[in-house]
Amino acid sequence: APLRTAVVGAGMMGADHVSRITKRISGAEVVAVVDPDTARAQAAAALAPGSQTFASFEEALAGVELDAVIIATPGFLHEPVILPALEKGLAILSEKPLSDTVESSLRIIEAEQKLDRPHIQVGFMRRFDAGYQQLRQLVESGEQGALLALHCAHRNPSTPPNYSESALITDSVIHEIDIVPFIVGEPIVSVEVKKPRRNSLAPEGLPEPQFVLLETASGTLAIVEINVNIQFGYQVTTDAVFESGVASIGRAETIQVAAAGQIGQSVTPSFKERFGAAYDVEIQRWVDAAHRGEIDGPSAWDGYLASVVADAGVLAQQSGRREPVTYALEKPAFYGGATAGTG
Ligand code: ISE
Repeated sequence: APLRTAVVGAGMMGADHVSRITKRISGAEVVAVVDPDTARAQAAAALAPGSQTFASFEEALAGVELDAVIIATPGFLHEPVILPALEKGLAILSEKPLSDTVESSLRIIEAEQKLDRPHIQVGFMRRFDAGYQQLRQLVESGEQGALLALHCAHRNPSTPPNYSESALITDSVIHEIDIVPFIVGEPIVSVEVKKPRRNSLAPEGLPEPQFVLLETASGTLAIVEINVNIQFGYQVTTDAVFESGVASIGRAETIQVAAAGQIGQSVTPSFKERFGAAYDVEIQRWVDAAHRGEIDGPSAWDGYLASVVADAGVLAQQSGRREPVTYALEKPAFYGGATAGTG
């Protein structure tokens, strides 16, 4: 039987998941859409015929039988949904970040460890992107020698309302914070932030772009340009510098057209298009795994690790110094044990 799924949060990402599950994913159906904004809930529910709308997750739990939940609210609202969902033993896909603070992330992994096995997968979709997977394989193969450095660009056309300086780290660079250890195979050990001249097109008071330096255990350095009001479109690229070669991903998503004296490609307008294929793979694998009683992707442990690095990053924005990252916990056997900090 299909996984009876609730989607909590009917914003851009939540609505996209409702449509994805209904049109492209097999083995799951959306039975509930939860959002306190009734119009938004109804608009998203219209994408999944037969689904019901609810104003809160509690009402959905009381009103309909559920096997699974996708949480696409802002990060600070994840824990109040994750904890009751864990109690019900639901399969959980939490959009990034796992939560908004380290303390909350710790409460979540503690609650999860009372169950027999991990139930939470975190929506770090870049791990399912073909480019990042190929880059990781290239690093593992050692073909071009050791990986020395990564140039990462993370560009958005504009920011949503209420987007703050710390959100540059906790909401946006959180993706590089997860994917850099995935590529390098090592945990991040320090964070430093440099602030160039401010983009006057950014909302007042938002000092960006910023350059975020993520250092891994053996000294690979990732330089992340976070630049989120650059107007022209959505662009996420990585250039990896090896001892005997360079590899680049993220620049050629569309057809190249030569016409009228120019060669051009279009730029994706948002993360929905840039990572559309990755989201499809992510959600299909999550659904398939849920049927087997497993997860198949980044866990709540990975979400916790990212929250520790993000904390150091927010501190580094304020201090201007290189801030060390200290992980208070060893990876529990529950999450597969082994290497600290790489998930
Ligand atoms: C947004 O929440 C995302 O997750 C996007 O991938 C990221 O590019 C954007 O900066 C975030 O605000």
